[in-house]
Amino acid sequence: MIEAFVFDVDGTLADSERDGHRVAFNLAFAEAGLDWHWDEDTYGALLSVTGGKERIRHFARTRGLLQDLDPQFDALLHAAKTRHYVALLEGHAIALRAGVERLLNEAREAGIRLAIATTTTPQNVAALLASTIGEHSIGWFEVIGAGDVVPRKKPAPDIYRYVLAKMRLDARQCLAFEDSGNGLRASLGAGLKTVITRNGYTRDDDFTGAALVLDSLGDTEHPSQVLRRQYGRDCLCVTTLLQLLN
Ligand code: XBP
Ligand code: MG
Repeated sequence: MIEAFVFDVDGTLADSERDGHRVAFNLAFAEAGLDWHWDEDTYGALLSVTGGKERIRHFARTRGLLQDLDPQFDALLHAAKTRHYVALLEGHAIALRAGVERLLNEAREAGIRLAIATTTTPQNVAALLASTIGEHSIGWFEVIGAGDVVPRKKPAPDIYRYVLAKMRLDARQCLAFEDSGNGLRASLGAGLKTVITRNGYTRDDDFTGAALVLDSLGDTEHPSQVLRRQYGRDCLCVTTLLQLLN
């Protein structure tokens, strides 16, 4: 019996990469006087590396720049990037994806426990929830598993295992919501059934093993399209979801 929904953040709760994180990285690079600029295609390729610090380091390494940089360059740049990202969120630059707030509310009404399992920082999670639903919504999530709280980031299962342990739940009692191939490998690696809501950056990812692949969770204005199997055009409510998966 599904007792909890565990949500990924970037790409799942919100389409935050293209116009959020990517813009914040570029602002941090400019502020540091670097001539680095990640356009949308470059960033899409870099998303295969999870974690902002890890992504910065990977970029510098592939361009042979590591030896010229301060050993702390990635942490320093990432702190600046996070500051810019939080400012973008506070300016309401990013909205939740279709159906997310609706499903969160329906889940709460149905007594389903909520948690987050993400690669991004706790700061970014709090800023996204506060700027889209309101400060109070942070308390909807029993556990916010985020960023460096675990040694290995997605696609490692560590962050999902961390959330399961904190919630004292077995993987079979939880349903994960993800957007990417890396995220799916993490949730499946921890044994969770997973619903994928794919997005522009993850459209071509490998979603083998997902219980459902959707274009979004859907709501009355934007009905959900079940890409794995057609269930007709409807917004996916908790009841339908649990019927499909139980
Ligand atoms: C996606 C990520 C994150 C973000 C950037 O996280 O890989 O690294 O791209 O955020 P999710 P940070 O697991 O929510 O899909 O710079 O804070 O890492
Ligand atoms: Mg994601």
